[in-house]
Amino acid sequence: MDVLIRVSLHKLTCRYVNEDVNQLCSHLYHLSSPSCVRRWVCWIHTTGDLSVQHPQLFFTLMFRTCVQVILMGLDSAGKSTLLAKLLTGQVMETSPTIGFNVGTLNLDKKTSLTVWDVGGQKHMRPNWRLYLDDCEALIFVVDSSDQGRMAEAKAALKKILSEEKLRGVPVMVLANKKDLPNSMTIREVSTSLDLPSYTDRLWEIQACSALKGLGLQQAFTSVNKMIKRS
Ligand SMILES: Nc1nc2c(ncn2[C@@H]2O[C@H](COP(=O)(O)OP(=O)(O)O)[C@@H](O)[C@H]2O)c(=O)[nH]1
Ligand SMILES: [Mg+2]
Repeated sequence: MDVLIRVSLHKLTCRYVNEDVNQLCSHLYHLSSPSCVRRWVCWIHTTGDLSVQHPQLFFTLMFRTCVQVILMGLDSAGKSTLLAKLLTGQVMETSPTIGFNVGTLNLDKKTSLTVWDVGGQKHMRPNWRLYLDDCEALIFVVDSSDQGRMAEAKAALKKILSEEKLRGVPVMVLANKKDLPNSMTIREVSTSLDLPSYTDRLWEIQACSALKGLGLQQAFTSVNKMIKRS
């Protein structure tokens, strides 16, 4: 069986034939973490069934890979608190995010999500589009206790979803800070963000509290399901 693989990292196209594939497999493994493999491998053409002929390579490419998801939302929505709580179980003191934070969330034995938390201050929002490559789901976090900024959040969501790279990408809206007594209901947040108008992609909304760790695991499990469905 011939396996033709283009590895974008080195901008070269290689033809791996039979025994070379095992060499490629260990190469990919050691180049960096297996989670990055899918970013490098642009396309694969085989003349046979890869899963049967080269199960180790198949496993590396298909299962030991990470799905990239992005957390976005206005500043102070709770993105960094949420990521820290997910990854460490701890509540961390946060300061406005300059650039990004990133971490890997292991959902189960086969699935890891690489979660990017991108700074949400107004002057940083133009940079959001730089993070969209390979993004398989957008998680848009809103502060559900801040009714006064819903219009701003709605505009920011609409703008980022107009990006070509996010066409058809599912969206999970997290109505954060549900522990606060004045937090809006999911229905109110959904209406304020005009979510029903997004008919060309899968979207869901869930309430959560990053501070208390409520609803986070469920939300990311749902994100994974949405990615598989879309
Ligand atoms: N009450 C409450 N406060 C939260 C929650 N999540 C974040 N915060 C607070 O909101 C503020 C901004 O959080 P941060 O994670 O820095 O927001 P980011 O700018 O979106 O990254 C911090 O004071 C957090 O402690 C939550 O679920 N409930
Ligand atoms: Mg932050």
